[in-house]
Amino acid sequence: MGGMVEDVPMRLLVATGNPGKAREFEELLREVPLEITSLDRVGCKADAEEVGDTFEENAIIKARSYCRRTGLLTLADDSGLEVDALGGDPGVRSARYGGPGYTDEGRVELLLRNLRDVAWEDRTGRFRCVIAIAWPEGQVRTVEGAVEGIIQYEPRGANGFGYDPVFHLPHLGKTTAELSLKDKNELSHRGRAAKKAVALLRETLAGQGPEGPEGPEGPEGSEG
Ligand code: ITT
Repeated sequence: MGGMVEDVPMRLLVATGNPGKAREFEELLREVPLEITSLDRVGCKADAEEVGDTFEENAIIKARSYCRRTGLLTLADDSGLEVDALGGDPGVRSARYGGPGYTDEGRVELLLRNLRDVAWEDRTGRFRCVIAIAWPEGQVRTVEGAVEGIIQYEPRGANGFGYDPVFHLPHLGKTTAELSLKDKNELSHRGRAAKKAVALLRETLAGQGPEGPEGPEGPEGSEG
């Protein structure tokens, strides 16, 4: 034991229990020169407790927890839908909206019920995503992305997951569930955050560790 294992590519654990996210990350992280692995493959349960009040806190909790348990460089995403007419709900509780026992479809129905008296122009909201990357040496960095939209009256489209069938993109006249995986990745909250994560990983792999000196623009830990 001991010493560097030079010929084994470094692994990146994409730590999510959500198959929809996993599919998107598989495509989004394609260019990263790391071997991508999953919680399933390393035999780790997706059971980190998301006790934070913000996407950033929860992303860090997840990345740190799975990094500690596996010893691997770990990427985790905390994301959700903020609806202005609901004061930002479901927000960090998007996956748990309505309590346990609901499916994605059930949560969408509940959301539409809670918005039934809200006019089109007031149905604004956004998907947000914070990605945290945790290094086994202890460093953590975060990046984020968002996309603005309108919550439709009725679900439409069969792609994606979660609230995609009711998330209407005004400039396309489509929901994110009507986009191909590739097209959604081009403009989604997760796609935008992932682009920054890829740049960060490339930088650190090129030798500038995550704790290296900040650039002239100052700290970049969690820019929007
Ligand atoms: P992991 O924590 O294991 O990654 P999760 O589904 O519990 O899986 P989150 O706590 O981050 O993940 O909750 C994200 C929820 O927000 C997700 O379950 C959807 O309901 C919603 N959401 C996030 N991104 C979305 C997207 O791209 N399209 C539709 N809904 C999305």
